[in-house]
Amino acid sequence: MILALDVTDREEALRISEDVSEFVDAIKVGYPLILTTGLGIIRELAKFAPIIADFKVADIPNTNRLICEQVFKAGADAIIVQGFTGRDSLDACIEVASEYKKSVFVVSEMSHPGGSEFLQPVGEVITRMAVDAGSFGLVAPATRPERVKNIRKIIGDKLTIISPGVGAQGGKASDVIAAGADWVIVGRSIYKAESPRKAARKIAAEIQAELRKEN
Ligand code: 3DU
Repeated sequence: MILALDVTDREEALRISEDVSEFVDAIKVGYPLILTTGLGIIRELAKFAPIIADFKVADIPNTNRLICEQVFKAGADAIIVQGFTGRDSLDACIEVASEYKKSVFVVSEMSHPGGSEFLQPVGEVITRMAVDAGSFGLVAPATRPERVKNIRKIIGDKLTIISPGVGAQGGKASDVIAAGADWVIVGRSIYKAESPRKAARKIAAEIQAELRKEN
């Protein structure tokens, strides 16, 4: 499970990360937390888990390169980028990632209702491009397990699928794991819970039960 840490307070971010670290395999940070605390929060959080920087990078190759360099220098282990900007923009991110020995995840489709308007129709093309370009993984929607299944069919065992949309957006962890996701991404259902630790433990148990069923 990956914690989506979209809080905007440094102390809270550190407290929650420590609290749930036993149950999470990585922490995803993005604009909400970084814009309030600065890039330095990445190193502070890295003592609890590997860090995925969710900047959904979507610019020309040169700008993408500059963004990725800053993020990896700051200590992130992986970065999330958009694929719709084209192969050259994605290549720029992957080149920087390989220089730093880090990973790139590409958004194939998004989990919110608007995700079906423009992105979903090109999701399969983006997925194939991400494979060809040598991405480490894909971000695919837990709110649409059938789409995750389809993406898994296209990529086989090649890439890692991380899947947001569990809990607050209506997706179910066990459903999307059954559909072929490797990790679920969970934000509000954990960090807004009365006990983030208990909430994380419950989702982790659900995932474990699903994996036992499969094995
Ligand atoms: O809905 P949650 O609070 O569990 O958070 C989901 C996180 O995943 C959040 O950081 C959001 O920006 C990110 N995300 C999506 O929700 C959907 C996507 O398609 C891609 C990323």
